Amino acid sequence: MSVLPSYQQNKQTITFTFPTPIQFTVISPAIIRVFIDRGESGQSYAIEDDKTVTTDFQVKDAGDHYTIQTAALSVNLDADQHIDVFDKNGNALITDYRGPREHLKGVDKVHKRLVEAEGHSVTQAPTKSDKGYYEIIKSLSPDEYIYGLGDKTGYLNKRGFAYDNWNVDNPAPQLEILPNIYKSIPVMLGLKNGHPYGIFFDNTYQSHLDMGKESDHYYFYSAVQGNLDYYIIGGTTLKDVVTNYTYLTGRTPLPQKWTLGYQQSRWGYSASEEEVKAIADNLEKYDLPCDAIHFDVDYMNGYRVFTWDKDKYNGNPKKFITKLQKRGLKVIPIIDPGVKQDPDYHIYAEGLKKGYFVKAANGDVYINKVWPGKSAFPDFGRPEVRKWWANNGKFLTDLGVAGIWIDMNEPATFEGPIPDDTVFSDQNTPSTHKKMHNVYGHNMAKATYTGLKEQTGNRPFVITRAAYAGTQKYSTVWTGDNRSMWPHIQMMIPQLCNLGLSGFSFTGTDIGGFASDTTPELLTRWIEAAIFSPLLRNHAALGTRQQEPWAFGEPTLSIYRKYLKLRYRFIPYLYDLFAKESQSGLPIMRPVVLNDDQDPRVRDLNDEYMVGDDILVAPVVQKSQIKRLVYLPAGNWVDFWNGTEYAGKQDIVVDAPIDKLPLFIRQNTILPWGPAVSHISDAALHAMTFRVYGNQGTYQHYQDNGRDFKYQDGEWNNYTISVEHGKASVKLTHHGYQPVYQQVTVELADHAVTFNYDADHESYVEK
Ligand code: MIG
Repeated sequence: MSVLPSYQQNKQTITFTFPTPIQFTVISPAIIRVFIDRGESGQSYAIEDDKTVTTDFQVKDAGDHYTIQTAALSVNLDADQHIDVFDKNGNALITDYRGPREHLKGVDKVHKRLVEAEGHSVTQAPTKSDKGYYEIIKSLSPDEYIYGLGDKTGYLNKRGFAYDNWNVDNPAPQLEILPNIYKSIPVMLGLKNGHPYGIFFDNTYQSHLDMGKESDHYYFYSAVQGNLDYYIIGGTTLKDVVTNYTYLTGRTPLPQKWTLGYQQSRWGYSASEEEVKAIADNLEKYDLPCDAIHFDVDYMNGYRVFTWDKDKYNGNPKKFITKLQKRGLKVIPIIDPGVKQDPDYHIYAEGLKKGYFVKAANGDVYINKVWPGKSAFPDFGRPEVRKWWANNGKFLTDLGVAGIWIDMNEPATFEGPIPDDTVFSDQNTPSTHKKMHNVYGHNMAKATYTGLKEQTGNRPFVITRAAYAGTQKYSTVWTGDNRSMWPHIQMMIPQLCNLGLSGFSFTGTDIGGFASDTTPELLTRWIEAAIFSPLLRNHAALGTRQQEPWAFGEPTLSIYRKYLKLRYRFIPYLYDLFAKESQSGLPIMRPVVLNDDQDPRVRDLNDEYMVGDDILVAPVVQKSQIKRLVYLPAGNWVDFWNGTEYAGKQDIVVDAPIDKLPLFIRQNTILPWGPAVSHISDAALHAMTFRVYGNQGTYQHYQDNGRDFKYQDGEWNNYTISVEHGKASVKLTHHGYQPVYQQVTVELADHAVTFNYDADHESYVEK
């Protein structure tokens, strides 16, 4: 038995003097950082500012181990450097694995060659060729579920699968066997014997998370390089863990309200003004509410970013953008990082002159091919380059665009991967692609956010494909190139739910599917299933079958319209959820387990989700299905469509013909019911309706101008709507924004009550 080392304490950091010291920092009662310096310098990209709060804790010497104890967690460290974490009741949360490794068996060379020749891949024991490699291995209980991990493919429970954190644009169909796609968000949330915890591994180098694929007895994290730097996150519920994690890495800020409206996109539209105009005309003609049209790469001049091919826009894109705006449609153009290598192109010339592009190890500007052909890549790790990029966005905001969609920022390249040693800056220090790859999209998003904020004064709407932990502070995300196939409408639910658990609350998939050809049935089920996804955008690839709502005629068009109209009714509710989320980090679209982590039945539920605490959505995501089994969690539930009441904790069979999305509201819930509109207008609403599901309840409703940052100076209202003993009341419980609703209607089961605003008393009086 080795002896315990001594330790030093500096404020809330305790350093144990092993040959390689291990440091623990108590960030808050439920967050403890574990750190081993392995020679890496630089700041975190995920965590900005010092998050440490003054916290009471003790370090105890228990003879064969030390214990660091806070009100929420206790962490044991023994002489062999084992780290074991328990909650305040002594339940094990994260414990080092002490048994032997149980590597997946490979095959001998001859057989390996044979199976590979047939196109199969062979699993081998992990190679540790990188000299910076390390791994940490934690034990798995038979009853343990793992969530989070960002945008990974597959199911809600990540247990039994292995993943990589290395942002890639991989064209292979995104099935559950893919180790990585566009984002690296190395946070896992667990439920060990029902006890919640989280671990955030803050290392941008390529890492690997084996969540019990190699062995059912342990999970492990490994990284090719970097410091060992992880955060133990506690909480009495999974919700607390999400709140604590987002305290650390930040929360999605309140978006502009119109960004919750429907958005229409397709790669190819923006090739001409006429084509986009036809889309706008059809949206109007077919009475389809919509707030934005996305402009993919075709609007640019030879794919040169921050240019607009005027010839395609009758000489005046600004005029056209203004016209669309007047019709209630905002314009969101795409921007890629690759800058075309063309000495006559001002962005390239300036970037070159100022040294803003990443460089090959030999000092030359690094060039690879992307859409514009040979291109250079902005060195987004540098503050000055981010500033430059942000300012370049002025070209677009001057034209009147309402947001920017950023793509290809893994970064993706057409001619082979970028070599590891390509010089990318880490802030102002030259570093490597190997270290900065996973935060390339993050830094591009941050730059884009900053520019939009400065230039418009509005809450920036940025949509990024690549991201790292913490990108949620700057950008909405979409899940990249899915396909028009049933496995991908199915995956949407766990994928968006896990993104939500990983701090990303503003998310969406390409509705209808990006690649391959959709069908009327798939498109219909997709708009139904996605109708509560925060980002509601139909997008498709060039060359695929058209999938606008009208592309298939009836009945697809009418059903699509019915759901878009439903969506707009719920926008005030979604916006309320965002107002709450910006304080709590709890996602809008969430797995049932987040609301009910003690119900084993919902711990790997992949075909239902919740919207906030009170709406349960059980879409049909199987071809040809017209009835489905719905698990109702604890509580009582009201069928949204016909008011039928059900007790929870049971499975029911519901009818789900092609035009029906099974939808349930928790009994005794009050929900806002927005007006029927075709666009979210900037003008303030003068009236609001609230619907009561059941016969009592209370609801907090938030209101502000839906656009800028004035709410941060108190320009917002809060209304408390209550129904008790059959009697409704409306109170203005925070008054900072003008105008308030002049009229509020509360719809009870059998009658509606209307209240008028009495300005003298700042109160609502029943009519
Ligand atoms: O190599 O800009 O994920 O949404 O339509 C393809 C064209 C580049 C990938 C994006 C997709 C977008 C497409 N882009």
